[in-house]
Amino acid sequence: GARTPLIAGNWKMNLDHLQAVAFVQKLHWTLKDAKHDEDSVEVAVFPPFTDLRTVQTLLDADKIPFALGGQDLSTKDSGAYTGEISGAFLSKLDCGYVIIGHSERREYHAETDEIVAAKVQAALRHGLVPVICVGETAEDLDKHGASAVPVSQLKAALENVPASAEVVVAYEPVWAIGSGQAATAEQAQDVCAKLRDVLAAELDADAAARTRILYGGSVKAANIAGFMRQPDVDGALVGGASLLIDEFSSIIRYQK
Ligand code: G2H
Repeated sequence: GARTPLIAGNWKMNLDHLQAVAFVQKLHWTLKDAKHDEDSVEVAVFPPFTDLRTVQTLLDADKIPFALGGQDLSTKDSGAYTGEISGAFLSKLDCGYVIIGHSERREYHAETDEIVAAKVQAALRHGLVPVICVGETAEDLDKHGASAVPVSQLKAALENVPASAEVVVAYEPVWAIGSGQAATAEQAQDVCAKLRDVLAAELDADAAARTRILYGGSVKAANIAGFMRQPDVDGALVGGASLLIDEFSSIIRYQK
């Protein structure tokens, strides 16, 4: 069946809970003014943990049709893990999604493929859809080509995931993140097609057909349409540009 495109805004460590409310309201009104068709594309925002409660309350009160997600979660469910956030807490705040294994967590928090796989299991235990991030560094690209590292990262993350599970995959070449230098649409398509083959092999053909694969890395209004024209790119994980109202609303409205 057709995959509903997903445009996801990863705020990273930006916007406090007061700024978050103003931002989400303004984005919603900007899309309304532009007569954006809410059913044509799913929008999700990934604020810092401390914003989730206020954003949840706002989405609910104003009937704003954005999905909500956390940027990370603990491998554990509860207990003596100072500073950690359980998937159970995210579920209770109406989060549908959680980003797992973003390259910034792999790099600055030493998240290994094993930790990523454990976090995917934690997300599924709590009814969250994991947004599994994979991608090669510039050095990986030089040594092994574009797809080898993302393919092996995805295989590891899917260990023990049942074929019936809902997951989202985000292909984010590390060299394209926050650099202003996005991959070309063709490069993105090439790797996303190989990631879809991994879904087929590790899960099954139906999972490969229904699972959304996003591209991330310097996505902006000027390049989104090219990515979305690719058969295996089903959306985008947007960082910097997701913090700019007009830019992000143009990305969401990429067909126009
Ligand atoms: C990649 C992306 C969002 P940006 O990290 O996850 O960030 O769009 O700023 O490159």
